[in-house]
Amino acid sequence: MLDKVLIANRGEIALRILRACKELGIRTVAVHSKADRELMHVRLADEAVCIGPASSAQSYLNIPALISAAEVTDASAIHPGYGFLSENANFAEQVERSGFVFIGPRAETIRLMGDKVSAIESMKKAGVPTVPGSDGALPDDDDAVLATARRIGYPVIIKAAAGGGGRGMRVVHSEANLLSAVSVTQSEANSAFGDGTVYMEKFLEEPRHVEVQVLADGQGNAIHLFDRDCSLQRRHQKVLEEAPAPHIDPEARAQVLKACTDACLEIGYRGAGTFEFLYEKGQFFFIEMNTRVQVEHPVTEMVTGVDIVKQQLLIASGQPLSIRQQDVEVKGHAFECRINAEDARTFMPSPGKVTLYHAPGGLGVRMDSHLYTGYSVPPHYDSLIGKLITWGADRTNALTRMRNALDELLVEGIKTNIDLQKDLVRDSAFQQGGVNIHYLEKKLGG
Ligand code: MV4
Repeated sequence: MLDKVLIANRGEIALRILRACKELGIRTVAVHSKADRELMHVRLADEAVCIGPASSAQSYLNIPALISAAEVTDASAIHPGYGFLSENANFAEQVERSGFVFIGPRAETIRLMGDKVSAIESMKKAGVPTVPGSDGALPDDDDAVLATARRIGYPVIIKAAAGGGGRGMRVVHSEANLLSAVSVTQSEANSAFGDGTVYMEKFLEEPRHVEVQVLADGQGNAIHLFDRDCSLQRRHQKVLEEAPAPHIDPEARAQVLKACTDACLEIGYRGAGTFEFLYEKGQFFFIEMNTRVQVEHPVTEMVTGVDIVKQQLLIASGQPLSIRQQDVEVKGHAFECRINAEDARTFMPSPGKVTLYHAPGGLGVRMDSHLYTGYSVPPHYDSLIGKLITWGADRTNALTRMRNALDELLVEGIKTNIDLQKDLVRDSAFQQGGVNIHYLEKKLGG
């Protein structure tokens, strides 16, 4: 087992990782910026190291500072959490070259999935269904680009290979706009990512965002933990997630879950990962793979009973997966409401001092949050201050528990999105289940 883990993150996920370490008897090192001395996990960790000033670039993204902190505390491994350096292949490589275990996939896998063109290519090869599109990167040949779009049929979407998560994309509705859209997307990708490679896909107009959670040990064992629906989003920020995804064709689901575990074995995947799909008219289309633990992992934990972060630690310690696929079942339903410190109208971050925090409780209620009364939310980072997760025997029960839990939750002194969440869990289309990725923005817009 790993002896000591350095947690290269902050906020609720740092606390989540700390809890998993404590459960396994692993010692913990918290690293924090100067603005984060008051974080809850810093107080609870065995050791704490200040790694730099408030700005993320000089602290949580500062690779030499993180590796030095691991050296001085004699940590054996580094957990990157989500965001920050979690999907940075160079960081994973430097961590391993410095003699520490990177809690995640091999650097090579992160690089393969970070390039969306190579990710799609390897998934196609492994039998995962992908969106009809260009076979790889678009060539520097106008006639070939025009022909590709004609074959796929309009509308099409141009995406940057180095993008992902909604960055560097452009929808094209007709041939007249195609070539200029390609060249603008290329130059934007060049300035934003230093790589102007782009590819083309059929643009799906009303898909849902359904993702598959996997665990693999890199030793020939891989399992899936079923699916989540993350369609409720605003500007590529997820707002409310659930597991399992409601109203999915059972045959399509069985096929895609099998394809994901097969793909893990094919690429020698190690650790926790997520296959992102668009789901439309009963079909799954792979778009990207995330090689980290995700914000919404708790909904999967609640319906499967599998502790995903604990599994990450066990895998990183070199243990073969002890869970067999036939032992994993979905029981009941779970929702997660992301609680953000933000203005209800403008969605701008709203940092400040929390004058009262009261977490909800009761059967099937889980609050993953680093908040406490008197804590000041710093202005320098993401506005996520907690995640309220409920479980119920069925979707209706889990949603009832969420409505009640939101009514119990008190966060005073700062602006939050709690009222938006209260409204969403009472929305009739959402209660029916299966709304598409545009639903929330349309609801907010009108
Ligand atoms: C798409 C799409 C429609 N068709 N690809 C946005 C984030 C990135 N992960 C991929 N995205 C999309 N790719 C094709 N071929 C629509 C989106 C999209 C989206 C996807 C998932 C969740 C929210 C979204 C919001 C807008 C657009």
